[in-house]
Amino acid sequence: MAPPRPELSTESLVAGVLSGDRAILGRAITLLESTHPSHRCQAQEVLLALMPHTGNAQRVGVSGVPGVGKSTFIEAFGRHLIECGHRVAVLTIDPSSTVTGGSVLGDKTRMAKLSQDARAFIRPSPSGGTLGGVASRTREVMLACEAAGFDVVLVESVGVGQSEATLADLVDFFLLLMLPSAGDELQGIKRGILEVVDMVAVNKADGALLTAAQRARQDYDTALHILRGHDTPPVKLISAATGHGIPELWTSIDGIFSKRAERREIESRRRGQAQKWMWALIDERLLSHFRSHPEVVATRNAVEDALNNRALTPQIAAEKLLTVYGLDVLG
Ligand SMILES: Nc1nc2c(ncn2[C@@H]2O[C@H](COP(=O)(O)OP(=O)(O)O)[C@@H](O)[C@H]2O)c(=O)[nH]1
Ligand SMILES: [Mg+2]
Repeated sequence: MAPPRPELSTESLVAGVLSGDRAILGRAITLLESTHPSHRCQAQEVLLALMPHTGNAQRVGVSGVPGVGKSTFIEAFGRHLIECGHRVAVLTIDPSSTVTGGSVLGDKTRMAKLSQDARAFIRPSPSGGTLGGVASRTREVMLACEAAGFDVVLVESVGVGQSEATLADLVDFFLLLMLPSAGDELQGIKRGILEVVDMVAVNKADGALLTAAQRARQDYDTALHILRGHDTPPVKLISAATGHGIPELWTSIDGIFSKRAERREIESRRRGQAQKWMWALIDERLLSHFRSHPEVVATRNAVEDALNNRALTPQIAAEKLLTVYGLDVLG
């Protein structure tokens, strides 16, 4: 095993990130992603120093069911962004990922050119933990990438229900990729997701799938119109494989972004998101503190049994556990 690298000081990490040094950005991200308590303090110091240099990117979330073509799309879209003069960071939210997970390798090959370009930075999901925990670390990584000068951040979520909802709290713009197989697919997508998407792109609009894609586009458009009324998000046709529709898609996203920025909507959305994250982190911490409290651990089985035997009401059971935790439930 290689000897551990010497730790970098907070100052050198901050200076390195701000100068756009990719190796140091990578190390700062490793620190941000670390769940080790001794790293959390320095990680937050680094992040705090970077904060004034963040916020200058367009944050675009990309979601869709596995196989819809997210990785292929990000390769094509990312390369187009680079041609337009942008610097692109690609991050992923995937609570199920492990360091040895195969999907990362697969994605590296699908993002072959993008991953080798100095104007792009691809970072797989931090491994393991709760969805909230993974997403909040991804959020911090996004900020570090912004401080390093990346002006478009693409955040991919693996498309497993809850993660799309979290993605919407992380980005300025939510793009949902859909398959050209209409109807049934729309039913499978959670209603809550359709309420927060900013744009839908029907992918694989090429070859034998083109006609189906055109029909799907109309069906999605109609369905979204019923659901969202005058706030209906645009539905586009793209082919990540051929690149068809990709430049137009970016022009359209960029146009919407500019309008929202002018109306200060990006700013207010981000303020709302920061507040939401703060409270989510507090909720998560308090809950885990409560659940691991020795008195709660010692009492919970008995209380749950009593609840099962209808010897307690849920209200009284909850109060019992809160009381052993030390909360003055009557106060
Ligand atoms: N025909 C066609 N196939 C595509 C397109 N985009 C992706 N694919 C294929 O769909 C499969 C899944 O793509 P991938 O990018 O891995 O999807 P992900 O799971 O959403 O990341 C792969 O075999 C791709 O080659 C497209 O635009 N057209
Ligand atoms: Mg993928």
